[in-house]
Amino acid sequence: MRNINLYQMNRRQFIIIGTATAGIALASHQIFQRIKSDQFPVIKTNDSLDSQKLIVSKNGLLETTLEANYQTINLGGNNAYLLTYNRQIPGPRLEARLGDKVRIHFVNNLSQPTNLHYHGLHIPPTGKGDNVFLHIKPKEKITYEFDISPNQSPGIAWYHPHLHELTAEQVSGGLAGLFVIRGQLDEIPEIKAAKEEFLVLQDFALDDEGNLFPSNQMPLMMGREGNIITVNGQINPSFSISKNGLLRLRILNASSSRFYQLFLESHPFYLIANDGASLEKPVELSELLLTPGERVELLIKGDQIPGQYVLRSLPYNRGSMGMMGGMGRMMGNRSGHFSNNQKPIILATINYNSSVNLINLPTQLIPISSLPGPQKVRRFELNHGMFPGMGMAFLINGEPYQENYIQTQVTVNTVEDWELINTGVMDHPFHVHINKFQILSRNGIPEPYKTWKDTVLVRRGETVRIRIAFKDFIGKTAYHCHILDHEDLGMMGNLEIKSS
Ligand SMILES: [Cu+2]
Repeated sequence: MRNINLYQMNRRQFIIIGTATAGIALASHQIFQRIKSDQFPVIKTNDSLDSQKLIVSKNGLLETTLEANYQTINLGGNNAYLLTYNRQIPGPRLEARLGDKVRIHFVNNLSQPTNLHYHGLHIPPTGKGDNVFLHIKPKEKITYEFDISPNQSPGIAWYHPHLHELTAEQVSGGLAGLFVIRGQLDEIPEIKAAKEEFLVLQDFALDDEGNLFPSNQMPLMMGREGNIITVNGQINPSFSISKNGLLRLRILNASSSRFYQLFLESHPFYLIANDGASLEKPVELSELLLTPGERVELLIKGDQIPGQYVLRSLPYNRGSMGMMGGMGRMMGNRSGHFSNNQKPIILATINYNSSVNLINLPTQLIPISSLPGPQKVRRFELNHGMFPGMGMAFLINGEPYQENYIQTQVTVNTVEDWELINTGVMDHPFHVHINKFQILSRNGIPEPYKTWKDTVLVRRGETVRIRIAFKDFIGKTAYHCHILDHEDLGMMGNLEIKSS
């Protein structure tokens, strides 16, 4: 399996891939059917279990039960059959502080295996930590237990399933929740005075009866997108801002493939944090692209004429697959693909309410120190192509993911530069588990401001250079494309962090 030729795709070859992808899609469809089997009947929402939307640590301990179910949910006045944590879309928001102990009793009531990934948390990748290699079988219960490290950046992390080949299906079915770490940024007086709102963006591909489209009807190569777009499980919810005040929007893209090009009428954004880590000072932006897995924190100034202002996602072209892309779009009219990237989409409405004393923007946030120079430089080429024995696959350095192989081995407490090179025709958001990184440059152009990230968009034709420090924890973890269908179709690697 080591010395293989990658056949770069050309337009003619895209026409042939139908047969190759059919096998993958069929396997996925059979699994989906098992979710719907009557072995686990759909739970009605009015049987509702004590549904806390917010679970906060007490006396240094965050302890809760999380239960994954397949059930009916009211989505914009209609019934939808979705996958939920604790019978909610999204799952409950968890909140902890540095040094807290976390104990999560997880129950799998799905009819397929699953697990939990703590995206953005700096915790051990092994045992009952952020272990994405666990297979938690139907009806099985396990307890996750870890401490929030003093080296954790306070901010927005999140939890979602990460079982290879089922990740896209389970996340796009609804399984996602926020995991917020409180800290220094929350104590800056202007930020403390701002009104805080969390926005979890999710899209669902539903038929007229509210059933999720099965995977075999989704164009997985492009990454599935839904026709119903929700913010906190609601369609076009309203948020309020005080005249003269500040609104702090803390946003997660929990969609499996959809990109959101965020734009708010008449109001610039002031970016204060990325992927759960503060910037050094606010950065003014007229629009902001949020790709799957990414989080941002934005301040909005209430300095316009009081009224209603719409938060939209503007069209963004994340690339297509030539002939196959065209076929996917045509199929989309009849099946579950709704890549409505041509028109702006309404996400939410911001309403003004009574005025407050003027709150200014903070001028300084949290300093970011530079990482020392790298001990090693590696290259990761992102593309897709025909792979012998597999057909069409998504590849890193010419190879699809192999579960029992360590693609990359690094040493704990070292620093490396990774060059992420996208030679394909679609954009890929690249995510590394456990440790965050700094973006050095894109196509050789230095990044305009310092920032910590754990997920970075690598546009088609682009080379992004990141610097990453492997701190504190050893063990096997992963990196992958956060278009979760691409991850499931092979764009992932195992990363072993060895002791020094
Ligand atoms: Cu991708």
